[in-house]
Amino acid sequence: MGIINRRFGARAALVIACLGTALWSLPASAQSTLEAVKKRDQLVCGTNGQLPGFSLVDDKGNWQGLDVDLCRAIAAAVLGDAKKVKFVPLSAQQRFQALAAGDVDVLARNSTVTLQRDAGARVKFAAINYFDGQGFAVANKFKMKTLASLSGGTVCFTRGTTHEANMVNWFRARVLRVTPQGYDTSDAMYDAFLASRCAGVTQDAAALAATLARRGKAADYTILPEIISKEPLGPYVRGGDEAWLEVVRWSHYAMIEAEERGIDRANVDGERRSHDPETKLFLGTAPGNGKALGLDEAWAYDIVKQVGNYGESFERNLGARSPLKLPRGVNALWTQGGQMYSPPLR
Ligand SMILES: N[C@@H](CCC(=O)N[C@@H](CS)C(=O)NCC(=O)O)C(=O)O
Repeated sequence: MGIINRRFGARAALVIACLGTALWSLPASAQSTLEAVKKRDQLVCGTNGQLPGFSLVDDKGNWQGLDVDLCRAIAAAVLGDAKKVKFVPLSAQQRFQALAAGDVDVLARNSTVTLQRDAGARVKFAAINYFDGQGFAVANKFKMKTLASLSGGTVCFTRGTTHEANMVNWFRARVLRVTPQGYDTSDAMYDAFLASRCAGVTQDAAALAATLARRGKAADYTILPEIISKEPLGPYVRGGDEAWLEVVRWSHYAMIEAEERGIDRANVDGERRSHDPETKLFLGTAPGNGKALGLDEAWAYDIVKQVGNYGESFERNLGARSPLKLPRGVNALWTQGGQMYSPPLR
C-alpha cells in the first residue's frame, strides 16, 4: 500500500507539477499583452528614439516617425486613442531582451526580420513596415565609387545589428578584407566616422541617408551604390501571444489597406457612411473584424482617422513631405509596383 501510495503520490506530484507548468505559463498568455494594455490603458512601445524618419523626439518633445506611427496605430486600434503610448528608447543591443523580459509590449525599432531572430520561442515578427537594405557611406575626398574600394579599410558599424556579419561576409565572398570597428550606439559610430576614425560607415540605407542629412553632412559624403543585404524592418512581439501578434500585424495591414482603398485622414468620415460592404467591414460599420481581433469594431477607423494610411505616414516621415525626401521605391503599394501588400481584411 505504501508503494502504491508512494507511486500514486509521485504520479500525482508529476501531474500537479505539469499542471503547475501549464497554469504557470497560462497567465502569461491568457493574461495576454492585449489584456494588459487594455487594463493599463496605455501601450508601451520600444523604439529607437534617435533615428530620423523612423523614431525621433523633436524639439517640442513629440515623437515622430514611421515606427512611432505604427505604435500610435496600435494604440488607436486597442484603446481608441493614438496618444496613449509611452515610448521607450532602446539600444540595438538591448532591444530583444527588453521585449522578451516584458519591459515593452511591442518593439518597433527599425529591426530587421531574420530567420534566427524569429525562430524559437522568444520573439516573433508581426509585419514588415519598411523594406530596406544595408548601405555604406564614404567621405567625398576619397573619391571612392564602389564598395570594393573600401577593401583593406576600417568600417564603422553599430554593435548588436545585422550589419557586421553582412559586411564581413560580403567582403569575404569577394576574397577582400575589411576591418569592422564596432560602437555601442549609432551616435558614437557617426562621431567616430566623421572624425575620420573609419574610412567608411555602414547602416540601413534609409538610416544612413537620414543621419547624414540630420548631421548636415550629406554634401561631404557619398552613399555608395551597393546595397549588400535585405533589411526588411518590422515590429516584433513576444513569442506565445498570438492574440497580440494579430493585433500588431493587422494594425499595420489596416494602414496599407486604407491606402489601397484611397481612404485617408481627410476622407475617412465620409467613407464611413459608404454602403460598399467591403468598406463597411473595413471601417467597422459592419461587424466582424473587430470581434475577430478582440477589438472595438471601429479599430481600423480609429487608426486611419487618428494616424492616417501607410502612404500618409510614409510621406510625412520619410517621403516628399519630410526633410528626407526618400522615394517610395519598393515600399510603394503592390498595385504601384512596390511590395506593400495587405492580405484581405475580412
Ligand atoms: N536593421 C538593423 C539595424 C538596426 C539598428 O539598430 N541600427 C542602428 C544603427 S546601424 C541604430 O538604429 N542605432 C541607433 C542607436 O544605436 O541608438 C538591425 O535590425 O539589426
